[in-house]
Amino acid sequence: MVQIRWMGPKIGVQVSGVDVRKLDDASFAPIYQAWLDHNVMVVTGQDLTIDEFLAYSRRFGTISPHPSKSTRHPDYPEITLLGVNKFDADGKLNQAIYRRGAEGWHTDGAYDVEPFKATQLYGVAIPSVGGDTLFASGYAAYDALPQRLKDRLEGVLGGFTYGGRRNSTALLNPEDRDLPPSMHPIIRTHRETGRKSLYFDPGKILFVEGAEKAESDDLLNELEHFMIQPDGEYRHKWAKGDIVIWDNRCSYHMAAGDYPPDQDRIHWRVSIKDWPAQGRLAAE
Ligand SMILES: O=C(O)CCC(=O)C(=O)O
Ligand SMILES: [Fe+2]
Repeated sequence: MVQIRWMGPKIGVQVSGVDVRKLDDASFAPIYQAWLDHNVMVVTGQDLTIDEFLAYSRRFGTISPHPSKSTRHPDYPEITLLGVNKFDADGKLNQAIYRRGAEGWHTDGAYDVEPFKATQLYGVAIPSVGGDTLFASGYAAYDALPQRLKDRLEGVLGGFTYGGRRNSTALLNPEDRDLPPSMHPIIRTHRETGRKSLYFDPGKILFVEGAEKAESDDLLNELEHFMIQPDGEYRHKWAKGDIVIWDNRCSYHMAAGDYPPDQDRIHWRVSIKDWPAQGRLAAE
């Protein structure tokens, strides 16, 4: 029996009792809606091949290979491998792989002209302790902004790059490191829910368009404080066979990055963009 259970008042939903290989459109519809309503969705207890994981992922949009080419699956470029090859040839722990996603709250793909709509992970190997993923709602962050900031930022764009102000580009090939910033509204209206969220990533945003540098830096520093709100968080403790998908348009996430390095923590990961305008979008 399919069960859909809220994990927190503002973010997180868990679906159990389904086999994602066997969902028809009618049984997928409430699952997709639950994800839209709760930003982050956990589907427990799956046993998938890569092809099955890709097929299920395509129900959410178009899979887009991640720009970090060195961490792509050698046979399936659409799959990024998390936690694989975390020791260098000399036996040293590769921090960029081990702590991937753990440097701070972020949203995936803000550096792209068309940021990823969603990211989906499948738990292949889970450590005995640690290794959680933390999530927070961008809607709750927007709701918490003082009216002064809502007014200042309505209709205003931010410039985002992969490496951001810290210029952390270790996982990118050199030729992919110096792309121009992508511009996105900082107050973002979600195409599907119609709700406003704070579209923000302190590790990727460089500037607020049209603001003097001092004001831009002040705004960025101030906005960072609104990202995480009471009741707006969900912390996922992984089990093998879990699928977790998050909506990058209206949530932030971060890996805890704290598991014992001698244990495996391996996920298959896909980055998902919206359907092309000619297809599903045009039909809506
Ligand atoms: O490994 C995790 O828990 C999440 C890492 C991350 O930020 C990502 O895959 O986008
Ligand atoms: Fe991420």
